[in-house]
Amino acid sequence: MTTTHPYQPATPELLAWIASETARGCTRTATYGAMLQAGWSPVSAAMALQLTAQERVALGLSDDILTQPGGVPPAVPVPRPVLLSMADDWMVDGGDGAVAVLQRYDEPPVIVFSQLLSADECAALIDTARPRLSASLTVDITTGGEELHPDRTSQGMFFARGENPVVARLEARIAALLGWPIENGEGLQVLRYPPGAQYRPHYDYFDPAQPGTPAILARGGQRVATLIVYLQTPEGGGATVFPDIGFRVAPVRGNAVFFSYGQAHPASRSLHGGEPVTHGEKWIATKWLREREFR
Ligand code: PD2
Ligand code: ZN
Repeated sequence: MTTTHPYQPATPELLAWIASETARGCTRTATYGAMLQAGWSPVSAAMALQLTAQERVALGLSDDILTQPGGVPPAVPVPRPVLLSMADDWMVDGGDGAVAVLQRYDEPPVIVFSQLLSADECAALIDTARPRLSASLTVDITTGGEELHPDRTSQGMFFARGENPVVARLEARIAALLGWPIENGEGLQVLRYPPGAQYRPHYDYFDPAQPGTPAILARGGQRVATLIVYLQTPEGGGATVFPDIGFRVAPVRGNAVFFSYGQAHPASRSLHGGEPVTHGEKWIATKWLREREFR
């Protein structure tokens, strides 16, 4: 027989209480015990505390405490585009203007927006990013999953949140469009793909099984959604692809693709990649959205 654990998502009050318990010297295992006494289920307590594998062993928890039967973690809330009206679900509210939907896939949610950025805004982001580009250092030799390009000619940089007026305006537009707080967004990443560069298929969430993940999750929880804005159309190649659902997005300047993944698990079917650029250069800006405020 399988036991299911009811999952109650962590509230801001609960996270503040956990922080205050930690600040007054309470051990994490003691905090876990206090949560169970207060009526939280083991899976809710373990997820709110983001217990490491070692802590789970120390507490005598089974290794699959963070998963539901079938190995899939409980779904958490994700950003969702704000419809302008119930009558027209192909137009969404971008805060400073309506944005048209070009293409969509419902489950998992993948939405392509038309002209989220103007040509001038795309050029301004490229101009400010260009002098700050450096070789992308996302190669993961154990899986190859995060490998951007075998000879490392792809380049990237991060803007700080709100660092200049164009970045701030785009962030406000994204927050309005997706109904998700600006504070939950990581800094905007800009990537330049010369001919031959690609982004092999991967998941954007942090793998819960990796030892470094709890430290990453301490800064705002999991990634739950991605918005990729195309800043420059390559002359050939460079489509964004979702192999699990057979969905392809043309990298057209100003357009953007949004997708969400409430489960940090392949069951999210959020596997995606950037096909090799064959001619010209592709530039993108990526906004990753976290569960909570990203610091
Ligand atoms: O440039 C792309 O198409 C692409 C593909 C997969 C970008 C990302 N992932 C990303 O920025 O996460
Ligand atoms: Zn990605």
